[in-house]
This record gives sequence, C-alpha cells and structure tokens, in this order.
Amino acid sequence: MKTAMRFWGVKTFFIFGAVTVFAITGCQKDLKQTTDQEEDATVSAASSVQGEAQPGQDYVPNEILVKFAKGSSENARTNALTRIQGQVSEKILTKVMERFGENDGIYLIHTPLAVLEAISKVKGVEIEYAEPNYIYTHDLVSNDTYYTNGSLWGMYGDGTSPANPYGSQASEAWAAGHTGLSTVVVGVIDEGAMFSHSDLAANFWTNPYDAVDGLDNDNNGYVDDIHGWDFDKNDNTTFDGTQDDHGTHVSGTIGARGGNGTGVAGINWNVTIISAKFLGRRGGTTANAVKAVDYITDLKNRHGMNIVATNNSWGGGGASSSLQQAIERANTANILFVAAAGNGGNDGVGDNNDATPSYPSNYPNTNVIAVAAITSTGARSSFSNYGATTVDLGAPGSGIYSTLPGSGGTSSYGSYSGTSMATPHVTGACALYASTHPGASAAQIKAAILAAAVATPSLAGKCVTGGRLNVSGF
Ligand SMILES: [Ca+2]
Ligand SMILES: [Ca+2]
Ligand SMILES: [Ca+2]
Ligand SMILES: [Ca+2]
Repeated sequence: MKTAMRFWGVKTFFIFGAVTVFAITGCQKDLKQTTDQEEDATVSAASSVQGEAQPGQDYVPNEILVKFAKGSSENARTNALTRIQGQVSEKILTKVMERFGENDGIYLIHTPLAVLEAISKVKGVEIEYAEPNYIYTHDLVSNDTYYTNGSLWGMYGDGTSPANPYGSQASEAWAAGHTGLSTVVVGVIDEGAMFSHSDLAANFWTNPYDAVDGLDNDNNGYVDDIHGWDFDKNDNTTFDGTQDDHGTHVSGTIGARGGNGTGVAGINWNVTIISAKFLGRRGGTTANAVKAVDYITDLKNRHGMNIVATNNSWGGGGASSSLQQAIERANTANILFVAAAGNGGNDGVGDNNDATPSYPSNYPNTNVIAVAAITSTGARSSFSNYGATTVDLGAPGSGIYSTLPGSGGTSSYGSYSGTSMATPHVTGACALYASTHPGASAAQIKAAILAAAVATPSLAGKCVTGGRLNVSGF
C-alpha cells in the first residue's frame, strides 16, 4: 500500500460540501430597478433643473464640457468663461482626436453655477457645444434569478436589496462598479467543472497555448489541456458529467456570470477559471493534489498568467510534506491557497482545528487562507470547523445556491452547504481584490481580506480574525 493512500484513501477522504439540492423553481420576482447609488457628488437632472428634467441622467455638479467653435476668438472664449465664472480644469485632446484633424479638443470647465444654467449662459458665444459631464454606471444590480428572489444571500450586503448583513457584501462592491476582470485568473482544484454551463462558459479558461491537435504545444507535460487537466483520470476532459457537481458549484460562487438575467451571480461577474481536477468518484490522492497545485503554479510561471489564487474545498488525511511543498511553490509564485476548514469529520459537528489539525487548511504556509462557514443569520454553521489560530475567517457556507450540471447536459442550479461553499466566496474575494488592485502580491491580498473581516460574535475566539468575509470595499 502506498503511503499516500493512508492519507487520502477512500475512507478518510471527504469533500466539505453537499447536502440539499433543490430543483429550479419558476418563481421570479420583478427585477429591482433602482440602485440607491446616488451620492452627494452627483446631482440628479430631475431634481436640479425645472422644466428640463431628464430622469436617470446624473452628472458632475459644477462641471461642464465645452467645445469652442473652430476659429473662435480669444475674446469670445474669455467672455464665455466670465459669464459662468468658469475655470478650465482640463483640456482634453486625445491622439485619436488629433488623427481626425482636431487640434483644440474639449475643455472641462468648473463653474460655481448650476450646470444647466451655465450651459444656457455660454450658448451663442462661439461654441460648438456645451454639455454636462455625465456620470455613467453599469447595470450593477444583479438581475440574476436567485439573486432577485432572495436566495443568493451569500452575495448580499447590508446596504443593498435584498439585504443580509451576513452576506459577503459583494453586492456593495458591484454597486461601486467592481465586478471583477477576465484578466484575473483562479484555479479550481477540485472535481471537474461544467465549463459549458450557461452561467459559467464566459468565465472559463480556454487554453491559448495548447490547441487541440494531439501535441503538447506549450510543453507543460499535458497534451491539449484545453480547459485544464483531469489528474484523476489523466486526460484532458475536465468535465465528465453530473458527478462533477461539487466543482461546478464551487466555480459558480467564484465566478458565475452576473447581470445576465439568469441563474446566479458569482463574487466576480468576470474572471477566468481553470480546472485542475483531481477529485474523482472515490476522492483524490496526495500525488494528484500535488500535480494539480503544481500545474497551476507552472501555468503562471510558464506563461506569465495573472493567476492569483486556487480554491481548495477539500481535505482529509494527515500532514503531507509533498503537498505542503507544492503549496509553498505556489506561494513563491504569489498564488494564494484558499482552503476549507473542514466539516467536523464523520459526526458533522465542527471540530477545533487548533487541537485536531485539518489538512490542507492547517498548513502553516503564509499563502494559505483557511475558511469556516457561517449561516444566513450569522451563526457558525454547525458542521464548520474552527480554530483561533488555524482558521482565518468565516464566510457564507449554509444554503448556498450556485451552478450545477443538470441531466442531459443542461445547466442547472442548487443549494449546497459546507465549508466547501464558504471557501469559494473567499477565493472570489481574492480575485475581486486583484481586479481593483493590479499587481497586489499574495500577501497583500490576504492581508486585505483579513483586515476587512467584520467582527462576528459566533466567530469570536474561533478564528484568527474573529470575523466574517466583507468585500464591500474591494
Ligand atoms: Ca496541443
Ligand atoms: Ca500543454
Ligand atoms: Ca476526464
Ligand atoms: Ca447569472
């Protein structure tokens, strides 16, 4: 018997997840239409100017954009500025403007007057146009079915609707315009995932370095690893059917497409996910876990990909030097290793990881973030392991809706519970932070996540931060 089997054999292996799967219901509420995003700095056209109301158009107060007429005199320009007590804040003349024969550009002008009043006062003074400096926003309130119907509590903030103070606050980051970037990459070390799922397809990696032609074009040791690799079966089919439900569910929490009016939304509406499948029907092995971790690290080193984290919603067995060293190689490559704290073993009651180590979350490598699970009412999930020195923070892990492979290749959704479900909220947080802080190191990302955690009574003394995930400022 191989040594590894003692740690990772069938008996001791378990995935930190699973429980109830609900069928999709037809229930759908009206989509939320307002964003409650108006800040002091913005002015509603509807409220500031009588008779010229244009609801929904916000603009920067006391600023207008002016393009003077070609050949307009210096006197006319001065006259225009004087009429509105204006000062030029910025002259905007882009390369493309110049290419199109423009040599004056447009002026951003600050004025103490109300915007539309200022515009009316400069009209007729040798200008081509004067207009408000509008503020544009995306449709950043999720219109995804499970978000709007109240199910997707793990994505909610306390200041958005639907609201839940124990959600990850992702909706608040979205409202600020932060929905992730496809240039940020994460590895999902798990089962395979249904990369063709309608809510995942846009965010799954297609390898540009190794076309499917029977050759290992990028010489990384894996032939045609088009969406990742299956280390369990040693082939390039990372999705092998409905048994890859856990990996699909985890992937959706990290990066299901948001704002497309269907299904769920991940912490990141835009991200790139790579499958490193090593869990099969009977679980996974240390050997394949090491290969999976190194595969992701190598992609970063080999191709310079912007891989910031791997999600590791699995565990079992004892301490492994080979796996710990693989995690350290990832650390050297600035890749975080986000790991589930564990589901309390066979009795399903949360254990203290300080007293009884759970791996891989207990590895002391600095790039490990260990994650406990909380419920929608802020309690520590009954099954969730904890550890004042060995678990970093809590995240939503009970009753989590996400993507699932349906029968016959259909795209489905369902609710799972586990520290497996809490972990991808944090992995998603790593990617979201990286999207708004380009070049941040693994250590910086981890520090930001821990610093943002909100103190939570059920986690006090139960984890390093004593708090829960909060990405509102990411
Ligand atoms: Ca190839
Ligand atoms: Ca290859
Ligand atoms: Ca396969
Ligand atoms: Ca969606």
